Amino acid sequence: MTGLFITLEGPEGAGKSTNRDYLAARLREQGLDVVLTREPGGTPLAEKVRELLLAPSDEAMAADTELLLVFAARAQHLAQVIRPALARGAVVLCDRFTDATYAYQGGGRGLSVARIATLEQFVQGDLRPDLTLIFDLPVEVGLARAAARGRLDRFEQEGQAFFEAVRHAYLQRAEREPHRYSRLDAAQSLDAVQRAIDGLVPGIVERCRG
Ligand code: Z5A
Repeated sequence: MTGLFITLEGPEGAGKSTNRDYLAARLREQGLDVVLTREPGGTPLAEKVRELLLAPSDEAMAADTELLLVFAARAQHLAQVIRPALARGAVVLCDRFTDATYAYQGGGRGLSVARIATLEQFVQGDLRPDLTLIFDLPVEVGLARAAARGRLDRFEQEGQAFFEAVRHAYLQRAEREPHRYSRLDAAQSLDAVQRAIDGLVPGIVERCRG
């Protein structure tokens, strides 16, 4: 058995958390050791950084501060959770990872891809996800789902143009590296999305056992 690193990505309200739990249940039925985690966060310290990132504040956060906080949390998460789990052969299912940095800090905030790539290499070395599921849906559908939950966090308070740029950045990355990304139509019913996930399970199990 070898570890497998799977990330779930997409804009707000795309169903990443719901479907991460669903995929975990399907993989556990196959006898796999599955670790569920999320970013920003995943350890007590990284969850504190998440609170800083998400809390609305009167002091505007500089885009570079946001970028560095995201990678600071990631360094902790990798050291405490992701690398140890992969080393023992587990499947790590992570709700967002560095593709979100390219989408939100790159696409949304307009930071350069080169700057993000430098930090990615510094923090992760050669570690990249083995598979990334992109839950794609029109921005307005995702925002409506997020709004239905009530109070909006610092990112959710951004406007339509920000989220269009986020979506565009995700889709561009998926197009450039089709072997790593699997795009799911998250505007479909939850049942339809989960049938699509069922279709991915045999391939994932094979990769873990292969
Ligand atoms: N961020 C960043 O800027 N840079 C980074 O590097 C990283 C993150 C890692 C927190 O992430 C923020 O951090 C995020 C980007 C930034 N921006 N924001 N906000 P997060 O993942 O915690 O935040 P989120 O995207 O807002 O999570 P979410 O809204 O909870 O979305 P989700 O996990 O994709 O959806 P969900 O909770 O599974 O589902 C939302 C609702 O929709 C729920 O009621 C479901 O029952 C419903 N749902 C789900 N699927 C369906 C379908 N198919 N049909 C109908 N209803 C559905």
